[in-house]
Amino acid sequence: MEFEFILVQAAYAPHIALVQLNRPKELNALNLQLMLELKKALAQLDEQDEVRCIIITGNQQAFAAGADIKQMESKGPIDLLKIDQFETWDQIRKTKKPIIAAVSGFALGGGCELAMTCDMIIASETAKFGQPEIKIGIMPGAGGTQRLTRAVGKVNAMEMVLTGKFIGAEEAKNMGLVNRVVPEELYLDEAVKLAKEIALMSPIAIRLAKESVNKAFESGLQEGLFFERKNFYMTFASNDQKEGMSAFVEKRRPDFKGN
Ligand code: DAK
Repeated sequence: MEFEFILVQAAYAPHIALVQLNRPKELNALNLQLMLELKKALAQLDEQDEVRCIIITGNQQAFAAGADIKQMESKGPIDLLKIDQFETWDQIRKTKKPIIAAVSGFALGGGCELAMTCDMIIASETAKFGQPEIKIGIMPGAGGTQRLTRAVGKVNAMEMVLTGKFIGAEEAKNMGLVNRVVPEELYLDEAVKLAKEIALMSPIAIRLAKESVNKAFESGLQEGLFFERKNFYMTFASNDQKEGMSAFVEKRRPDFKGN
């Protein structure tokens, strides 16, 4: 897959794809083309059976320092309406395969929102998270007020969104925003380790489980439980369920084929 602003390796490791945001001089500021490329790459990876888990990363200095301010500066609301970037963000959110954000350096504004759109976040000790939109006279627009609040709670989200302050990786971990913090030289390895663990599971069960956990953010408890139940039943339609349970009984490792 050839793109201008991202690098994609569909077989970075067995069953693991790596997508690297690649505008280093601009601290990976998310311009419109980059986001379209990301949407396209994720849709393609979602279609490939060989891929079981996707990692999105940047570089040591920046995951992404936000949407491209220079590109947004002159826009009016009707321009934004016509561009309808939300369609792109919604498609990214709908990726069926699990996505891990491997974050080092700045994850700000849209960059923090992109990390939160992923399913898990591995952070380097140097990662800095923030929603600094308020400092440039706007506010978060791609889920920052909603996902951040669900992750870190009202008072923490309020302070970050209203002051634009950055928080370090350890603070983000303590607030529940990231899964774990590792030394800078290890953040990608740690994400790959987590991806490998997930890739060993049944891709069908993983897909249904991801859908179900996400449902918890979008519904009341009863509706969520009902949704979970349906997906639980569905896992019993897969060969992977038979394989997983036989392997347990036969005291061997399961070999999940994704069917
Ligand atoms: N946009 C464009 N360029 C950026 C950028 C950004 N967000 N962040 C950094 N850069 C560029 C800088 O302009 C500079 O370029 P040159 O001047 O060298 O050409 C280069 O990257 C290096 O940056 P600095 O020289 O500033 O580096 P420092 O280490 O001094 O500072 C910094 C790093 C991250 C603290 C600083 O660059 C900074 O404050 N950056 C802006 C952070 C920010 O405000 N982010 C939020 C942007 S608003 C939406 C979806 C999402 C969004 C909106 C709508 N829809 C679905 C509709 C999201 C909005 C945002 O993210």
